[in-house]
Amino acid sequence: MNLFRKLATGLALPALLAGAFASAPAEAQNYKSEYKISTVVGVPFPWGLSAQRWADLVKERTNGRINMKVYPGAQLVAGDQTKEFTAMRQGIIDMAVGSTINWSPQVPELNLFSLPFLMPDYAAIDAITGGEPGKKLFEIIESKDIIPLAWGENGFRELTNSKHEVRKPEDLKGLKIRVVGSPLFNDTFTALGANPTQMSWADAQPALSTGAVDGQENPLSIYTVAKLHTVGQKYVTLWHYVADPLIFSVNKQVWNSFTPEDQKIVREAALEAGKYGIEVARKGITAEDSSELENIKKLGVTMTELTPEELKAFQDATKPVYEKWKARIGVELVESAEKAVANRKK
Ligand code: X2X
Repeated sequence: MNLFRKLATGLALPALLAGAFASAPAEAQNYKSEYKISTVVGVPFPWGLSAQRWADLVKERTNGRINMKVYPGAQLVAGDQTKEFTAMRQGIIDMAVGSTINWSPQVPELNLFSLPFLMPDYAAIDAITGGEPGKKLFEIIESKDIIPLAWGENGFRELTNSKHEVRKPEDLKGLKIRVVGSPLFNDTFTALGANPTQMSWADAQPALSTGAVDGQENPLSIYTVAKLHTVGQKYVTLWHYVADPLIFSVNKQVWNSFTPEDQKIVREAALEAGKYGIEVARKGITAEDSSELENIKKLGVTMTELTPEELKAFQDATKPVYEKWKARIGVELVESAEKAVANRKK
């Protein structure tokens, strides 16, 4: 009897333990050993920091069940950042913290954020992403089998060049400007009299350092972390002409393989990492705190702020491009964004 009891307890204990953990290991068995997150730039760019924060939070909260790793440099798509969305759809990439510009070839509605001078300030970006248009864009993305979870931020894209100060559209005449992968950017810079040339971020850096192109446009965080002043980009015009939000997202099959509890963890971590990323992306370059602008000036850079009249000249010159692309993006969506901007809380 004693022996029987001993045996029974000996058997029961592991069985009990297995029972207690049944839901986690049984389902987690289908989990991959690693989930690949694609980004264009890694740490210490705010973009990379926010992707890393997402991975760290998920790892911690799932006790390592979900192991996400950041692959910067668009390396999972051989540097071609405009292929990221497609690769994520195909499951080559599990997750991404991706740019609205880079996904616009597959999700044309994301060109919304590249409409010149739609968003005059940060409150305008937030009103769009946090309001009806943001919701609509997430529905469109989800209809393409990608689960969008949260907004992040690359930032307002400012103009830089190696030749001279740019204060009016005429100053852009003949300047060779590297632009990103949406034809909308070609239209905008052509309307301004520049010579736009489209290339990936990987190709842009050597093109700037050899002088193959004269200028580019990117958020100031990209400018400082990539040290673009060291490749001749000495003239910076703060014109806030477009802003590029980022989207934290997951391939649908991967998403469906997660338990509801884990989906909740991954979503909440994305929301937190997105919020954090927006904070870092804006740090030091706002009206309230312009410390980073001062640091950039100290690099021997000419930083040009435009008067409202000077800004208007750029708006007027790009108005036909705005109208053309409003029709392409969808009048209803653009009008809902215009409304969100008009009613924004300042
Ligand atoms: O390529 C760029 O300019 C960058 C890094 O900002 C994007 O990926 C949109």
